[in-house]
Amino acid sequence: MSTPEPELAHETVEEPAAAFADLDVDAPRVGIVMGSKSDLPAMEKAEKELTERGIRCEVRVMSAHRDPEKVADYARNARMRGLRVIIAGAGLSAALPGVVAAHTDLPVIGVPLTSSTSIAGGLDALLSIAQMPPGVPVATVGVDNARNAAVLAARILDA
Ligand code: RP5
Repeated sequence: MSTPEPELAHETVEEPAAAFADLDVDAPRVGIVMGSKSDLPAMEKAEKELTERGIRCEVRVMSAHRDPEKVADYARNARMRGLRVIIAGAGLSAALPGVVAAHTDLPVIGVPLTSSTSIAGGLDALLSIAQMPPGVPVATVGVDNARNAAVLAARILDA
C-alpha cells in the first residue's frame, strides 16, 4: 500500500504578493531605547552610526522603573514590528536592557551610561546590565559607548 501524498498548501504559494502586502519595507530594524531624556546625548551616537551605515532605526525614551508597562509592551511587540536588534541604554540601577531582554527573544545590546549621580564612573550601570542571569543575555558594551552598540548591531544584522 502506498503512502498518501501530503497535501500541498497551494493557497500559500499561488499569491506570494498577498503574503507581503502588509510588510512595511521602511520599518526600522534597530530600536534604540533609553531610560531618560538625559541619556539622549550619549545614545544619539548609536543613532548616528546606524544612520551613516544606512540602517533604519527608531529612538524611544522609556524607563524600566518609571514606565514598566510601556517597556514590556515595546519589547513584546518589537519582533512583530520588524525590529531585529534592540539597543538599550541606562544609568544608575540600569534595569532597562535586562527588562527588555526578559520580554523579547531579539538580541539586546546594553549600554551602561554615566549620569550626574553615577558611582564609580558608571560601574553601577555596567554591573546592572552585564550581570544577567543565565538564559537571559544582554550583550554589554563599554560605559557610554553607544557607538559600539551600533557597530555590534550592524554586525548582528549582517550575520
Ligand atoms: C536612569 O537614571 C536613566 O537611564 C539615567 O541614566 C539616570 C538618570 O535619569 P534622570 O534622573 O536624568 O531622569 O534611569
